[in-house]
Amino acid sequence: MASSLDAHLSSECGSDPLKRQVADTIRNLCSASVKLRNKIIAGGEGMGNAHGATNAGGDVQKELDVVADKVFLEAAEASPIAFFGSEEQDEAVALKLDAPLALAIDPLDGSSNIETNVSIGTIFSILPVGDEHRGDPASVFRQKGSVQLGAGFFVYGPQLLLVMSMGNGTHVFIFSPSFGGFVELKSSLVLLDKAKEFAINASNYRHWDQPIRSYVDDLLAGSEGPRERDFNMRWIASMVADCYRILLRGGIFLYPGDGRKGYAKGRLRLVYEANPIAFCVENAGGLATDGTTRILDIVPEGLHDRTPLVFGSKREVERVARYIADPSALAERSPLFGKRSLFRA
Ligand code: AFP
Repeated sequence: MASSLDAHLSSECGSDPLKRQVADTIRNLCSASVKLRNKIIAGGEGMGNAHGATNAGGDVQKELDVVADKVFLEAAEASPIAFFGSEEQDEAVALKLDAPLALAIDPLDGSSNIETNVSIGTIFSILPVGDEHRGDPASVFRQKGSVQLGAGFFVYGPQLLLVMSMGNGTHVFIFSPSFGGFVELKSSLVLLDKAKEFAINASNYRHWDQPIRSYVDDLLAGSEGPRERDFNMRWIASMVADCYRILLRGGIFLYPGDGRKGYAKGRLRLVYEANPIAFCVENAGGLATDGTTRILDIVPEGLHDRTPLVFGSKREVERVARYIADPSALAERSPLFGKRSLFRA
């Protein structure tokens, strides 16, 4: 039997009391994920129905969004958590005010996929709480992602998976009903440097800035274009599922800002979506940016701050930054194709 999550967490923490509290929080999140999994597989009628309210980001809440938020809030209440920042709550919730940690969470990622039985997930980020934050809870969620003490995501799909990092590699665990807990599936993932697949919602093409269009055009041109090799495309619309695939076989995910109203900084949230994903991707040797700036270096303006997001194979993410930095100098394009007209025929 592969080592259990418990054994892994114990070896990660050693005698470090703060790491032990991070590990205890992750254990409680795992218990919550099993509760949510059981609700999902029970297929409670109406889980995908609108709950009749909207969250802070203006997204219509589904029944399962609300259920998930409650399940993970209970897990946070059982953990050394001072503040709970959730996509489904307008403001941070104060819990144990002298606790050393804060939890930022997207309780249910991929809500639009609930009724279609497509993989969905939970994304979490564990942050330190300093004395300077005690009087100003909102400030704890304005810390850069590079200070995260732990982060990860659950995928509720054919398998219940946990992908997590405490800063020492990225590891995958699978829930084993027979064992009654999570066991190690893959240790120390290495994100392949060369991407063969890209993930983007291509229906937004007309709203993208030109550099993103040029970048995607060149992927679509494949072996007949400047990249001189073919690419495959996937878009699951549950970022956790796209991320897990990219961690396993390389690739790139893009959700850029675009011209739609409210989408200037894209759709995804910096604190409880981009930061934890970036933490796991970088701990596997990949890279995550907002197109040009490393996600983990960005200072959030607030809990629900949005950010454009590009992550995956490091070389490919760096290539996107070159398209954005100087679209006219797309030197890596073969001379056969010259420069792209900005006014496409
Ligand atoms: P929902 O949780 O509202 O379904 O959004 C999922 C998500 O945040 C992320 O998981 C997907 O990659 C992305 O949005 C899908 O966005 P589009 O529906 O615009 O493609």
